[in-house]
Amino acid sequence: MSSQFFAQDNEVRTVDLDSQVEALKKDFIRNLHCIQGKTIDLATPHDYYMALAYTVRDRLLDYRLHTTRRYQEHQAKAVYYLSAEFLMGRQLSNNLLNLGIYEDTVEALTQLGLNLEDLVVLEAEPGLGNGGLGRLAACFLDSLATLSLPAIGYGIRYEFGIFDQQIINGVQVERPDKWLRYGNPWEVGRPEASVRVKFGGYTDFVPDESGQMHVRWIGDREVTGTPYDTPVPGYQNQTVNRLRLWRAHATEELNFAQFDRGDYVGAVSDKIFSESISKVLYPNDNTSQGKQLRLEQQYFFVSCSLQDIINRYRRQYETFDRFHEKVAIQLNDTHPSIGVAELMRLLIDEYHLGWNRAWYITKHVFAYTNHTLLSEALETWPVSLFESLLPRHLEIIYEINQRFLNEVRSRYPGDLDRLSRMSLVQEYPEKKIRMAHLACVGSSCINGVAQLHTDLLKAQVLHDFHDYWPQKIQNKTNGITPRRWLLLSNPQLSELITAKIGQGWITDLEQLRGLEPYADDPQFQQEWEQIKYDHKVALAEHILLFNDLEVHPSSLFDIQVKRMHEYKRQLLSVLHIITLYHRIKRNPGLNLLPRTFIFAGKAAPGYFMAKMVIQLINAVARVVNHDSEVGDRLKVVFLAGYSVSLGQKIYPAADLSEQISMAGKEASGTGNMKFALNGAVTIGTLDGANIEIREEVGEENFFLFGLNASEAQALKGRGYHPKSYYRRNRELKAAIDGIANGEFSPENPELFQPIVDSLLERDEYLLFADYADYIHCQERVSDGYQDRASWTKKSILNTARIGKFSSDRAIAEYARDIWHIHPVYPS
Ligand code: T68
Repeated sequence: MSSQFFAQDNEVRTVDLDSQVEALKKDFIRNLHCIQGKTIDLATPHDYYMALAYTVRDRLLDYRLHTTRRYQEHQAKAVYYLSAEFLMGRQLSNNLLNLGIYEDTVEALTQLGLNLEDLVVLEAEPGLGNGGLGRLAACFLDSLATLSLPAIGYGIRYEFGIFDQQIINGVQVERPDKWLRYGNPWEVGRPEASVRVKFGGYTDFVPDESGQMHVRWIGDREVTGTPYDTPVPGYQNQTVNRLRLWRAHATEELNFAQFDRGDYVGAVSDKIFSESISKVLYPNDNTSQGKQLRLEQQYFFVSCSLQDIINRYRRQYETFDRFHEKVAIQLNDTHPSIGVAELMRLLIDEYHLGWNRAWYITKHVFAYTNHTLLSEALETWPVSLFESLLPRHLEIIYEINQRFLNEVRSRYPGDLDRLSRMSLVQEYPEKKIRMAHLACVGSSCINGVAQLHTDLLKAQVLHDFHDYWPQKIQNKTNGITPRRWLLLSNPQLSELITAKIGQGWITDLEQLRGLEPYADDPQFQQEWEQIKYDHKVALAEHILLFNDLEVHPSSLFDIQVKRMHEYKRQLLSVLHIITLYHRIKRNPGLNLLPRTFIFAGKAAPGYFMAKMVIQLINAVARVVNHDSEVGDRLKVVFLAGYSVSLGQKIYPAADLSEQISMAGKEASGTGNMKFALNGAVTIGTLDGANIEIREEVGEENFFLFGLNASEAQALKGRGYHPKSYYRRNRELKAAIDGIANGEFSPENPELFQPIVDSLLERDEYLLFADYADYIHCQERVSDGYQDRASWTKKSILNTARIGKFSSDRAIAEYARDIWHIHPVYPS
């Protein structure tokens, strides 16, 4: 046996596979000794995990060194992906797979009497993100490395990631996520690359050597940012990029002046202020909380990252003339958009460039991705907060605004409304900075994340900007990495696919189309079904273990996993469950296709309605699951602690993917892609990327229901009256009345009144308007599922035609249309 490997001297060498296994064993034992201080007989499973992780990291760092050198030699333009969140998921098996040493590692461990699977689960999950936006950033890093594109991800090394969700008596309880408790073997701290960040204070003028005056910002607090690098390997291509996360700490451990004055507590509290900046991830998705600490986090990581980018550039170039030719910076939503003002500040105040030159550079390097149309998620910061926290940036933003509005004024003379709509400053009811406007004005490109989303940005949220710069807004439909979301999470299906069409699909997902000819093949269908069934068995075991509930793998697994949010309409699925339950109660002999409804997802701790929906799901589950009249026909499960690794278990086990947001609200969705890739059929609305998924997989392989975005808007415009739907639809009325009368909360009949009131009085997300069509559509699903051959064909075709939604495609488009960067392959 032989295989290729990348040696110290940059040469590709062929080595004996057995000796690779030997090398892994040797390095593992050495790391167990030298890092964990254990011999193999004394070590704990955690020691084994750490030793293995270091063994893998050694190899990653070796490639990483070569990759950096390669990028430098080519003087390649790079993209810097700025994101407040990176939801990476567990690293170990992904790294083994991408390095191409998975099998060898299994073998090496087996020879040592160990089992890889036992170690993989010991890794604390780095949950440094809320949901889709953070996971998209992680998929993008995987694709950037796989495409050999020069890139660094920049973010915050939160000490506490997304909270750990427990369900106690049916209610969500949050626990801190102490993911760093036992150390993180994947990161390398780089204290020598630390930078400083100021806050507060005031500005004045000082002359330089030639007597020219410059603005000087005197902060009143300073923190130090220290980078921690995590290697990000491409798929078996000898490229390893990196994720650089900043940790905040006090510049001096104690403030000695204060200490000497005897103010010991004051001296220590400085340290506490500094460290609090990277302490915890804000657990909100699709809302802006408007807390000072959040703005401090944003400015902190953006300033650290820009200083780092400039330092790297200046090691190769003397002037800023080529900065925009070597640097592209992507803003993942508005969270890093203060970067526009910060780059201006650095160029003007620190490097003494003139305004026009600094602005030219800034406009050319930044690009901005919008991830939401929800108005409550659009970030604005009070001017008063800027005055106290970032006084210099406020001056710069005002100057940008004045110059921008002057241009708008000359294009549209007299159009004062337009000026106030487009201004970076909102005047009423409170003076605030509109971060999306800052991002738009300071960027070369703006993009939405699915075609409908981009169209709605152009027509509504960013209409004036689209009018002003008709070329600036582009679509870049989201994608997911096929490595984690098929190869790693579903090795059985991956093997079956590879047996038919070869392994090209792993890096060229459109090749899955090669499966189409097998969609009707009974033998292939049988193998396909068997793999799905085995994953359902595994998920059923998980449910038995964690929820103490028996579910049947032969029932239809109907799954909705995503953040809990009213617009995503988990409640609509609950209404469906209650409707089926009532049908059984009315007609106990009813012949119903057995279904297992599975939910998972976290609610923001302060989001009352979302938490109440979790409680309702669990309340309905308790009643339905224990009603002997229902038997095996309905089971309802809420899985606690949804995470990347739980997702990896869930997607392969799904028959039906619920993508039922109100049309016009979900920017894209990416869970929808993960389900379809693993052969689930979607029931969904014409929202976000669902539309494009349906176009690709074919309308006969997608269960569509509900109003489209313009119908939904029109209905609201006419005046929407949820009560009239409630009165007219018997089953809907019975479901709502059941909730209202305590059918699912007999000990506290009023418990769910807030849900009932919100639906009957407002129904902001049109659940009642879509209810009847949804129920009908679910009947078509049940009928469709009984015809096994036709369902399996749908399942196969969903996988075969989902290639467009690879993050490799998305990243190739960003590279070509927005960043203008090129691959740098190993020679
Ligand atoms: C999601 N947004 C979109 N936001 O909802 C989803 N927000 O449709 C899309 O597929 C995905 O982004 C990727 O484009 C989010 O996940 C957040 O998590 C978030 C976090 C903080 C503040 C606001």
